[in-house]
Amino acid sequence: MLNLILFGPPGSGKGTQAENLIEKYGILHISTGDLFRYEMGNNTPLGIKAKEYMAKGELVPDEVTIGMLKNKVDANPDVSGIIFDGFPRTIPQAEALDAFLQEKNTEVTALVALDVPDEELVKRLLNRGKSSGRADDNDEEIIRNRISIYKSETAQVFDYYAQNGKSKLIPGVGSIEEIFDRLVAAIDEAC
Ligand code: B4P
Repeated sequence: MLNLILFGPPGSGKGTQAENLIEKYGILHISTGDLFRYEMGNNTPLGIKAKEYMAKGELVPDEVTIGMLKNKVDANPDVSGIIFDGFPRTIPQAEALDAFLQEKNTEVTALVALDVPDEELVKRLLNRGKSSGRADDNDEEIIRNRISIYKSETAQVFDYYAQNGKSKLIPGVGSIEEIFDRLVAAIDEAC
């Protein structure tokens, strides 16, 4: 199974690139951000809980996120691979993912991280906020909080997978096509 983690700070282009990658590799896309937004849109108990955190730019608690992720993987048993987009975002999430994949006799193939400077992230997210209707994209203070949480809680996940030689840093500034080509080269090398 091809199990890819698409990694990077908020606004680095994970969602954008995931759309093209699933087409190329024919694998399942799981975006925890999209799953939370779906639950929020339907006002489910999980969505109401997630909203409290997402609106402030904070991470949703691990136990909620991990449970939701497992349900989504278990609902798709016959896929040939998965792109995890926006997950794992903490070390406990990474440990839970590894244990969960191990139970299924598989493992993370590679983590590909998009590297984008902070000011470019802020610019992209404010720009998306004009049309996305996402509360977390509309306010510069919330965007900067998301970036700072990425640095304090999420960035270590890169080092965690680097211990096994699985992490790859990809320059994330340029055209969407250029970045896609860089990602494909890194993924193909890892397979
Ligand atoms: P997510 O939904 O994962 O998304 P994101 O971080 O906002 O952005 P992404 O990197 O996917 O950006 P995109 O491609 O859209 O997270 C939202 C929130 O959900 C989190 O803050 C957290 O609260 C919660 N959450 C999610 N997963 C969680 C977890 N595992 N644990 C706990 N909480 C969790 O790109 C952004 C913009 O840039 C777009 O407008 C795009 O058009 C533009 N863009 C993309 N590539 C570009 C390029 N090359 N040049 C110029 N612009 C580009």
